[in-house]
Amino acid sequence: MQRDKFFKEVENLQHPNEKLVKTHCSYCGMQCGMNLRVNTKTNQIIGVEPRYEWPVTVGKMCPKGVTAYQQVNHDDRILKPLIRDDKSLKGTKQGFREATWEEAYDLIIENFQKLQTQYGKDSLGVFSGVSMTNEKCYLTGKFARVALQTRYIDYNGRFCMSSAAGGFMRTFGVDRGSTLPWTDIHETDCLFIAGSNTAECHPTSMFRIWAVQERGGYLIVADPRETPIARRADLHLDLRPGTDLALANGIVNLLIENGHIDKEFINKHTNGFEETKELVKEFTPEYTSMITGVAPEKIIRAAELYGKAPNAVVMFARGIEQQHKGVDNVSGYSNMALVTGKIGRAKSGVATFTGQGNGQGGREHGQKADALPGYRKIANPQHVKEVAEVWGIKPEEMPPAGVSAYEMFELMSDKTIRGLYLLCSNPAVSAPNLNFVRKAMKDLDFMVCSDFYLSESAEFADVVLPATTWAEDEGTVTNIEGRIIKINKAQEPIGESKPDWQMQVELAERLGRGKYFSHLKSASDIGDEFRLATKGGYADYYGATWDKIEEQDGVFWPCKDENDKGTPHMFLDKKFYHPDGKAKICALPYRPPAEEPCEDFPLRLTTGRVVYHYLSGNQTRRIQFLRDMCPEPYVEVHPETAAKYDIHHEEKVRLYTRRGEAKYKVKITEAIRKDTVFVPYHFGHDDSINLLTIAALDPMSRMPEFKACATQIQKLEAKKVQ
Ligand SMILES: Nc1nc2c(c(=O)[nH]1)N[C@H]1C(S)=C(S)[C@@H](COP(=O)(O)OP(=O)(O)OC[C@H]3O[C@@H](n4cnc5c(=O)[nH]c(N)nc54)[C@H](O)[C@@H]3O)O[C@H]1N2
Ligand SMILES: Nc1nc2c(c(=O)[nH]1)N[C@H]1C(S)=C(S)[C@@H](COP(=O)(O)OP(=O)(O)OC[C@H]3O[C@@H](n4cnc5c(=O)[nH]c(N)nc54)[C@H](O)[C@@H]3O)O[C@H]1N2
Ligand code: SF4
Ligand SMILES: [Mo]
Repeated sequence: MQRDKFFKEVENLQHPNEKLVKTHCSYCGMQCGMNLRVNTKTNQIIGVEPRYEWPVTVGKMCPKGVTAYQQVNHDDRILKPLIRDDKSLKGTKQGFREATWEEAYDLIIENFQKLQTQYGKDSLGVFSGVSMTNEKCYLTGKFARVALQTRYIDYNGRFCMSSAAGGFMRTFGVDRGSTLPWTDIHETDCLFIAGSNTAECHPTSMFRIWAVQERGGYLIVADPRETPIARRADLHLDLRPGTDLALANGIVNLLIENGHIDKEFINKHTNGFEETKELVKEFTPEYTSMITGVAPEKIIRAAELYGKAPNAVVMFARGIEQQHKGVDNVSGYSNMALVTGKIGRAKSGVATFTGQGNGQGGREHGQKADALPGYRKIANPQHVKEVAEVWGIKPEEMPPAGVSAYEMFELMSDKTIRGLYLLCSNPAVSAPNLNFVRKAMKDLDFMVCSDFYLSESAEFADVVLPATTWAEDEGTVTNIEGRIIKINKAQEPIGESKPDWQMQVELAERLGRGKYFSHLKSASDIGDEFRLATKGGYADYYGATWDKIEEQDGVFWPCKDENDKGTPHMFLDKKFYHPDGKAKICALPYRPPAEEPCEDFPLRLTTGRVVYHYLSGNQTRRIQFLRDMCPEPYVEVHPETAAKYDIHHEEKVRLYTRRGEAKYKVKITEAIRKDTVFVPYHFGHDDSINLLTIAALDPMSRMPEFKACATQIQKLEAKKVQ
């Protein structure tokens, strides 16, 4: 193609003192293809360029992606281990001194062993994250269970993808976040997108989404806010936060009533249709409208557009998943695809917008409290046997399942967990109900934090270990589509920083568990053991060698052996992963959010993201351009609501809930419901909106309800007058 030729030529024009390292962005699940530019004289990363040949994002990148490289040699990098000498300063940046690795390791081993001798193996907890490669995620699970021998490990995906995982498991018997490759999306006829601020959070998906409309297809968006994607949608379903299940039931009811169903598909390939049909009958457009606040005509039109489309994709993200009925919401919206048979073929299916870079792979290989590599379960003795064999331990040595992320903080609070190894997460900003969580961290007997910047969570640590950034190590991650891709090393680790896997191997040796870890001398050694550990599990990566990933532009799991090219489309044979091969259409009674508005807290608070910052903000708040574009948090308020409270644009107000309060500048906008306010959550200390959020957990996924609680606004001067 002309275009390819053009870019090949441009590539050949590269500077003589520069090399390009092919890799992917460090941030979200899109994993946009990029080349890092490396100065071959200094061997330092000096810039980035988009990678046009990458089939998923074809040269597109967002403001975070184009500045991601600035993290690597940033002045704020931690270059040596830090030890806290002054415990009275816990919870602040002060009181640390630089130390050698040996000194840091000695202190960690001494404290871990002391706690475990006195209070048992389970007195230690591991809290991790999925901005790490599959190899690191895999090793972290093994490190917790084999080196520390504790049952308590969980990770930040519990705040992110766990409801999607739970819903997919229940509905399809397998949790691969997208049943189809992204390269299909622009060819579908109707996109139904619920609770995703796609243009800000997965910006490089947008060209495919606009292409659907340009081809004459339809875009339906369900969101309490008029986000950029909602603004251009054919239909914006502006529902009240926390009412998605009613909307899903209402649409499924209409699909059935209008005969937009595939009876043959339902009979042959699903269970549960009759019960669901009975249950959703009640959800007439009027009743659904009463609960959701969406006009009945809009609900009717949505069902019609989706029902009539020859091909359609149902997509969703945290807006529907971060609720205490997140799993039900996922199954509820997936019902749309199952009753219409719009799944298990090209251009149709169901997909969640995976959040973190390795949000998919990181949840499959043993960082979850109840899971082992290959998406095996600790509760299944056969699964334990298979993994124990790879690890060289006896099955009875495998610790039992632990508890979910937020529940780990509850166990810290009651002193069941006394020591914490935190890596790749910043829960002092991102966990719900922060007054409680921060106190639980502060009261720990001993805490280790591995990060490459001093995060708000590291401020609670006794020892901080300097980790590497994504560009200083290699490995694989699994992107939004379920495609395993390769991250390449562009620069040697700066200062004395080390990749997390290396710290774990070295700690394991010092804990006397070296025989299970010492053979792992590189990321690729871990990769080999990791693939073997997934073999035969349903998230089977065994055939996804680094060579094959390179040759094929990635490999979709499952990929069982060397001859298997992988699985871009799930369920093409109409075989779902439940034992009878059928998918489950779920009958799901509606329940309201855990905390409904009342006289004292009359507004609904919802939280989320802006395009310029990433998660807890520990990485993006340090990048000048991103900070300039969005320097501080704010609260979005509808003009009529603002008038009622007599508050004005840019005025600072007090926002409070039953759990906490914070002060924010007001941003007046018509792009939000009158009964709802929104605050982005990327900011730390007193600016964290999670001081206010509720830790109401989904009964299945244990996901906190970040997306809906009851709140109140107060004018600051009014407080002074009182
Ligand atoms: N710029 C940026 N991009 C990111 C990230 C980031 O931090 N910044 N993080 C990455 C990660 S880890 C994740 S998980 C994803 C998150 O991606 P998204 O889920 O798209 O992001 P959010 O802003 O959390 O929420 C999405 C939308 O849900 C809406 N919403 C709130 N309550 C409800 C509700 O009750 N029902 C419905 N239907 N909608 C509701 C909000 O108004 C918001 O527009 O983004 C990834 N990409
Ligand atoms: N109110 C509210 N709260 C939310 C959400 C919401 O929508 N609303 N969303 C939730 C969601 S979806 C998510 S994903 C969570 C995320 O919450 P966090 O887990 O806190 O997310 P990050 O900010 O990515 O934290 C990762 C930390 O690890 C560091 N890091 C990055 N890569 C590595 C590595 O390879 N090794 C090590 N050792 N460190 C590394 C980074 O510098 C950063 O400090 O927040 C959740 N919290
Ligand atoms: S869309 Fe996501 S992966 Fe792509 S450049 Fe932006 S943050 Fe990076
Ligand atoms: Mo996330």
